Amino acid sequence: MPKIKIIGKDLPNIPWEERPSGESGIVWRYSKNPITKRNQTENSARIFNSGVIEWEGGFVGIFRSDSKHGTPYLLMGKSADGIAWDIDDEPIKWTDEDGNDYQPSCPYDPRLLRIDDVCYICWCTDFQGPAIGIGKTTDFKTFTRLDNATLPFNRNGVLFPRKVNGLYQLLNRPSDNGQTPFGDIFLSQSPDLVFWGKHRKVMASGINWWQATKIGAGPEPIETSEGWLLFYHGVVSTCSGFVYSFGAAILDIDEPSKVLYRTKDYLLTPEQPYETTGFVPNVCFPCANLYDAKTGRIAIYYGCADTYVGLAFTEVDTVVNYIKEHSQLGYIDQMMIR
Ligand code: BMA
Repeated sequence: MPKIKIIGKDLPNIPWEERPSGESGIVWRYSKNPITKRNQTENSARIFNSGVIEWEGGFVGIFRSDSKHGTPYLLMGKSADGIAWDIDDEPIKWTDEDGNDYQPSCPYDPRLLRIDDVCYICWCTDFQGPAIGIGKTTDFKTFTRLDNATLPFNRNGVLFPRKVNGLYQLLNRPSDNGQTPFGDIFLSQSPDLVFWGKHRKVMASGINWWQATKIGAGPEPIETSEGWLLFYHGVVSTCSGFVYSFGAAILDIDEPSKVLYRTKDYLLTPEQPYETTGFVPNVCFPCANLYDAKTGRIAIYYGCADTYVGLAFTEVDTVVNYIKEHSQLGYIDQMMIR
C-alpha cells in the first residue's frame, strides 16, 4: 500500500513493469518501447501524442494521427492491456449538441479523461490558429463536440478529473500561431464547460534550462493526498532546435493555480533512439496517465519524436516524495497574478 494516497479507482490491469535493476530514474521506460508502429494504420504516417483511459475492463485511446498529406486527425483505439492497440483508420466523427455535423479542423494532441460518467477529450484545434477544442462521449460510439474553450492562440488544454470549488478546471497554455518561443501554464474555470473565466497563472517557464523556453500541461492531473500531481513538458531551444523533456509538479488541491512543488530536474529527456530520431527529433511529450489507487502504480503515455507512442512508469510515493525533495519554484510561481 502506498503511503501517499491516490484518489481514484483500483485498476490492477494497467500496463506495468518493475523498475529494471541498475535503473536509477524516478520514471523508467517500458522495455519494449515504442508501443505503436510507424505506419500503424493505412492512412497514418505517424501516431504519437495520445490520450488513454480505462474503459469497461480494458482501455480506450484517442490517438493523434498525422496523415500522409500532413493533416492531423483523431483516431479511436481499443486495447485489452493498454499496450497492444487496435486503432481505427477513419477519424472520429463529431456532431454538435443538436446532432449536426461539427468536425474540427486539424485536431491534435488529445487528452482524455472522465468526470463522473462522461468522458471528455481536449485537443488543440484550428480556430484561425491553435485553440483548445473540447468534446465528450459516454459510449465511444457517438462523440459530441462543444464550443471551443479558448480563443486562439492556445495549446495544451487539459481538464481536471473533477470540479474544484464547483467549477470545471482547464489548464491551458497561451501561445502564438507558429512554433511559439514562449509559454507558461494558466488555469481557466467554468461552471458549464461553455463560459470560461477566473483565469489564473499557474507556472512559468524559464527557471531551469530544460524548461527555459516554454512549458505545457501533460495528462489530466492525478488527485493525491499531497495535492494534484501534474506531469508537464518543458522545452529548451538549442542549436539543433527545441528539445522536449518532462517533469512534474504538485498543485494545491483546493486552489490548483497554486504550485506547491515542481521538479528542478527533468524526469525524462530524449535519450533513446525512438525519442531522439523521428519526424521531429528530441521530443518526449506526455499526454496520458493511468493510475492504480491500490498499488500507487502510474503508467505514463508519451509521444516520442512526433512519431511513436511510448510508455513509462513510476509509483506515487517515489515520484511525489522526489518532487517534494527536489523542488524549485520560480519567482512568478509564488505570486498570485490576476
Ligand atoms: C508542439 C506540438 C506537439 C509536438 C511538439 C514537438 O508544438 O505541436 O504536437 O509534439 O510541438 O514537435
